[in-house]
Amino acid sequence: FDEEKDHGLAVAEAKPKLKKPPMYKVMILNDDYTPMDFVIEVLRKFFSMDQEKATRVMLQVHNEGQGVCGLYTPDIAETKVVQVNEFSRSNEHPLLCVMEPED
Ligand code: TYC
Repeated sequence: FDEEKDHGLAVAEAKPKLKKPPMYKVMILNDDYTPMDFVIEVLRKFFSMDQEKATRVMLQVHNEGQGVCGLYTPDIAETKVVQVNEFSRSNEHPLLCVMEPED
């Protein structure tokens, strides 16, 4: 009976479970009041975009309502969200930055 129990799978299929951390999309949302130049400044300052990329992302958000600034680990994503929202509020703009789990 013992030989029928061993399917030879346990050792061969025991792969190490090194899970990649879950990633989050950090996004900005459109609004009617934040100046375009300020959004571009935010994208350059917090997401290391050059002028051209920042302009493209800003216009995409302006036209489509929201857009992805980058993909980050949970801790970094949370930090970006807090930094952007504090910076926007301290400059008296309603720009909103949020995070959501990667698909
Ligand atoms: N809609 C704003 C305007 O017309 C510009 C804007 C773009 C605001 C992107 C927020 O995330 C944003 N001034």
